[in-house]
Amino acid sequence: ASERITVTVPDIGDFTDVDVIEVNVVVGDTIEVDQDLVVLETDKASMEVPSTHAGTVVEVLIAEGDKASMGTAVVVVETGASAASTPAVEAAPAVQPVAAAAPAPVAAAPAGKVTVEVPDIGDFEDVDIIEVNVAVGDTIEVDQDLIVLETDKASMEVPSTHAGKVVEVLVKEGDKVGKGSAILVVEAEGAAPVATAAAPAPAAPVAAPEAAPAVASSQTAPAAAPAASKGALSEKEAKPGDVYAGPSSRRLARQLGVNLTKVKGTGIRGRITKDDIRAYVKDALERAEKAPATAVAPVTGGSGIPPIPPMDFSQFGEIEMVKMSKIKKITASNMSRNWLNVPAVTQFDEADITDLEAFRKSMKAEAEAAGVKLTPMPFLIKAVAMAMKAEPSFNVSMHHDGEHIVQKKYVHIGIAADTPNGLMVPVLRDADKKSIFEIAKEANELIKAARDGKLKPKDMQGGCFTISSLGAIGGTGFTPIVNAPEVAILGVSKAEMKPKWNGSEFVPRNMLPLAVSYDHRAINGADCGRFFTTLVSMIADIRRILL
Ligand code: CAO
Repeated sequence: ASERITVTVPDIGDFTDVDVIEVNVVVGDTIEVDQDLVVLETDKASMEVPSTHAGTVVEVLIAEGDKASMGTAVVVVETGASAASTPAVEAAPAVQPVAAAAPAPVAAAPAGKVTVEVPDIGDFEDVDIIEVNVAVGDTIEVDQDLIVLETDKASMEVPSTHAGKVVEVLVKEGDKVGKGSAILVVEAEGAAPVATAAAPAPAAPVAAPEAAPAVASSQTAPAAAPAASKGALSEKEAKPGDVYAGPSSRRLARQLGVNLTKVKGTGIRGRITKDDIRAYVKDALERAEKAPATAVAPVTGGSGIPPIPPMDFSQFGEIEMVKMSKIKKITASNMSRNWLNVPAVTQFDEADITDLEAFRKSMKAEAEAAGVKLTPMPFLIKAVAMAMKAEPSFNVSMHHDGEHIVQKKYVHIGIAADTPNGLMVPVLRDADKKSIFEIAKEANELIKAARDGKLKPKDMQGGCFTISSLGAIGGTGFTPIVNAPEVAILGVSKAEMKPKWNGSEFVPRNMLPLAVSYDHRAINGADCGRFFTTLVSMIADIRRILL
């Protein structure tokens, strides 16, 4: 039959009115025997109070900020018929009191030299040292923290019993110690050993300590720490790298690989709670997911690659600092991202545009009458769109799940445009379905909008493939960077009359140098070969786009 049991704080020794800094259960929780209910903390130790019973929490009688002592009611648990429960609080894993402080024995030390040892820390043996905060040569004070010990239920700082100069450190991080383990030898300053106040209060039964903590920093006693440990109110400043977190939070941080120095504590006096760690991880994951789409990441330093070191150029001559436009910064970020993420291959070819140019020129007047400026670009857009229809392997994106390729059934072509603000890529939609005049008109409008800074976000989204033309400017070839999540891009250079062998003689032909960069994760070399050949043949004989 079920029964209602009040779980109380067990014997915590000399401590009274210890701060409750975490309450880890709420009404309705199903709890197990030994599950942590609350965390108590003094300025030297933090300890988790485990449940003595399994069941459903029907009342929580304690809140963060309360003070607790032995016998303080924590929760009321309704035990199920089948719930395993330990019969009484006495049988509970007692949070061991700290035995009266054990001043380190000094009798055997040679003249002036004193060995400081681990005092009585209760039932603990083989406790992990997670931090050693002194080095040979340090001058230490009585009560100064020497080492931090940690079990899975408690972490505690071991203070010095003597003042003086450290001449030998006998322990290191990772060592296991117990009562009487020698910590260091100190050249005492003539003073007799000081019987310090209570040593740190360890907590409940120590299950085998877990893997050595990854976070090497001390639990810093906050300035206004409670006086649970007599005379130990240290006005210690948090050193950089210090973290203020209890054993369970440290354990959670280790499990999740969280560097606690980066977590902001929202608990009492800035203590890092488990919720803080969870919020930190959630936030980090969310930012990581959003980053590729929106964040403007630094230009250098991605993927653990060493950043380019800063440089003072003024030492070499006169300079001027010019602010980067927002578009330039976004471009820089996108280029770095694409360069680092996309294993790209660039293939080159030339298209014979002699006939195309003759046709274009013959159509120029007609185009102008229709209000359209006819450059080679609309023909290239149309040819690319039709080549993508013929070779759908180019009209894909890698799905972020790593398991799929997204095959697109629409053909939207991006046009890289040089604008006063920087590079912009407006997207011309459904190029496969539009006439050359329609494409020319729309491309001109998009490019004008880009240069006037009037593009809307939707005008730059949804591209399947980008064309970047430097043909009006010059150059014999370049390797464009894939505009991910698209998987390919066409780089167009300046057309030039060249002598071409027609089988019996060299004839002058107008040759357009082209480069296709493609994401080799999505596209194979053979796919590119087919696509490129199709594209070049369509440009060479534009009638082919009708086929
Ligand atoms: N070879 C020779 N001449 C070319 C040519 C080529 N490949 N491409 C265009 N031309 C000619 C045009 O025919 C036009 O001459 P006419 O007036 O006698 O017909 C002249 O050069 C100027 O063309 P344009 O620049 O006005 O028009 P476009 O359609 O060729 O290009 C655009 C439009 C937006 C692509 C271009 O203006 C632009 O901004 N290019 C830069 C893109 C860029 O920065 N890319 C790099 C991105 S990073 O990879």
